[in-house]
Amino acid sequence: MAPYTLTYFAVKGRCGALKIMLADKDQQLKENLVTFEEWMKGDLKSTCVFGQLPKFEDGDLVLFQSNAMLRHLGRKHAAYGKNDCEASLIDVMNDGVEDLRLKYIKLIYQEYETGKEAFIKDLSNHLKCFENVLAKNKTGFLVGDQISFADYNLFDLLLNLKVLSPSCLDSFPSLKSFVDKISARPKVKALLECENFKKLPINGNGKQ
Ligand code: GTS
Repeated sequence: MAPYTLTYFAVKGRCGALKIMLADKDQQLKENLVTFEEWMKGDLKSTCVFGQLPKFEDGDLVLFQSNAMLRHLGRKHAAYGKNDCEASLIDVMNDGVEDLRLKYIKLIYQEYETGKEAFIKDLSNHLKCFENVLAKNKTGFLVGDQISFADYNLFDLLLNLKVLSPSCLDSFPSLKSFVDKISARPKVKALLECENFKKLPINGNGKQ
């Protein structure tokens, strides 16, 4: 079967979680890297539903919006809960991750110099929410007893946040163990150690 195809810039950006999930689920991904110069020509942009990348192809199905991609892959690869209630709770968690990711992206692209200190100070308030969920669930996952796309998404964001603020998980034992356990999954570990993945910058403007 043809592998999935991802068209995106040469950054981890909004596709780190997707790549981690596909690696963990032993799925092949073909990548089309788009340079800034190519993007600025506008031809590709004009074909994108919302004028933005990433673009994901699964056979004839073309998807935009990174969270829709995660959901699609979650459905296909047993990472969207065991029933409708778990799926809805996973949605709640993923929306929570998206809220924090948007704050992070705003910091990185709009106010890195002026807002970093305040962001890091406020970060504990956000991390505490995920800490509480993990501590209560006790399975090592956000919802139920199997990994979901929201876990991969949170994991990816936490890796980025640790680069921004290396001590940010120090007072959150459940989050720390969550990151350690997912990092130790053999296929995730292999991806994180792979040069092609490691060399990708987190963000498009060099800030992290
Ligand atoms: N909500 C979208 C998603 O989740 O996929 C946001 C996508 C987005 O912001 N794409 C940016 C883009 O295409 C690139 S990145 O921020 O994901 O790195 N920017 C170029 C443009 O012309 O808007």
